[in-house]
Parts: sequence; C-alpha cells; structure tokens
Amino acid sequence: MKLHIYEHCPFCVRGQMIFGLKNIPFEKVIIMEGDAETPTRMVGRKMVPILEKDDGSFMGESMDIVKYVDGLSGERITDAPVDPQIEAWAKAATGPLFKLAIPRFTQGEFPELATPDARAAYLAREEKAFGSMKTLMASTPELLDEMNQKLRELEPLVADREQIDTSDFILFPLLRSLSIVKGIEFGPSVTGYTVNMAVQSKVSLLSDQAR
Ligand SMILES: N[C@@H](CCC(=O)N[C@@H](CS)C(=O)NCC(=O)O)C(=O)O
Repeated sequence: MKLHIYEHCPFCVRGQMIFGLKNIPFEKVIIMEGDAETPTRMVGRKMVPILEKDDGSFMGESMDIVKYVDGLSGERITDAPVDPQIEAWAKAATGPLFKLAIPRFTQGEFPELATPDARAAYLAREEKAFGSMKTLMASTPELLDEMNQKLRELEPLVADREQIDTSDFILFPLLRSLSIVKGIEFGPSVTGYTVNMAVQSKVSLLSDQAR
C-alpha cells in the first residue's frame, strides 16, 4: 500500500501512525505542494493524506484511513471514541498551536517544499488561510505564553494514559506539529508521551528544525 502525504501535515501523521503502530509495511509517497493534479486524479480534490490500496483504489480522509488500516491486522486500537477531555483540549489548543506551527512549516525542510515553486505555492496557500506569516512570527511571544499555558493544562491528561487508542491520533499529530516551535515547553508527562508515541508509531518529531 502507498500513503501519499506531505511530511509537515498533521493529518498525514495520523495515517503514518497506524502503519507504524501495527508494524504494517507501507510506501510513503510525497505529493509536492502546488501539485493539484495528482491528488485530484486520485480522490477528486486537492487533499492529503491519500491511501492507495494494493487493488489500485484510493481512500482519503485521515481517520477513515486509520480505521481501515487498523482493521487489517491484529487487535483493533481505534474502536473507542476520543476521550472528551483530550478532544476539548485539542479544540481549545488548535488556534495558538497552528498560528505557531504553520509559519515555521512554511520555512521548514520538507520534501514537499523542495522546489521554489512548491514552497511559494505552500506559502500562498497558508497566507490565504492564516494571513501574513511574518505577522504570525512576530506574534510568537504572546502565542507561546498562551500555548505553554495550554500545555501545562495537558500534563494531567496525558500522565495517566496507559494504552494507545483513538485519542492518540488526535493528540500526537498536534504535539508533533508543535515540536517545530522553539521555546515550546513540554512538561515531563507531555515530553514522555510525545517521545514514546514518536518511537512506537515510527513518526519522527520536528525538534531538529525547531525555530
Ligand atoms: N479532513 C481531512 C483534512 C486533511 C487536510 O486538511 N489536509 C491538508 C494538508 S495538512 C490539505 O490537503 N490541504 C489542501 C491542500 O493541500 O491544498 C483529513 O482528515 O484527512
């Protein structure tokens, strides 16, 4: 099976996680930013992740992909609904979280941004959605204060997480996105959780390019 992704994309992290957690081999294929033709041919719109099954058919929507791959082998891990506390935290955190992560994604070292055209297309896409990346970068101190407070609130929620379930497909991709932000403060439980999930799901963090 092939998973078509952007490396920076948190929804694409979900797809990679289930393959990694279940130890199911897959081929990762990068779609370049600005390439609308490839995803549109596959699923009728410009959107990733896309799973290409061995029979040549395609599936979009990250959680549909997760649930499909989860059903392929071993015990299912995504039957339970998302923990309401994790869901509420994620909902409250996404504002500052993406305002911090996205301008850094646009500057990051990702294969889908490897050409000047691809990087320009990505910058244009994000500026259309979020406004000026320069303005967001300039707001870093306030956004960091807000995000670090949210991360302190997350500590007790992850401290007693014992098994991997649906909630992790919501939470880990967000924390992996935040790992590109210099000055972000993960407490001991969030650090332990994030590192453990990265190892178990075989999805690397972005700390080496934090800015
Ligand atoms: N609901 C979708 C959302 C996926 C999504 O928003 N992907 C972004 C990349 S992070 C995307 O493809 N955006 C459209 C684009 O590249 O133009 C899912 O969960 O798979």
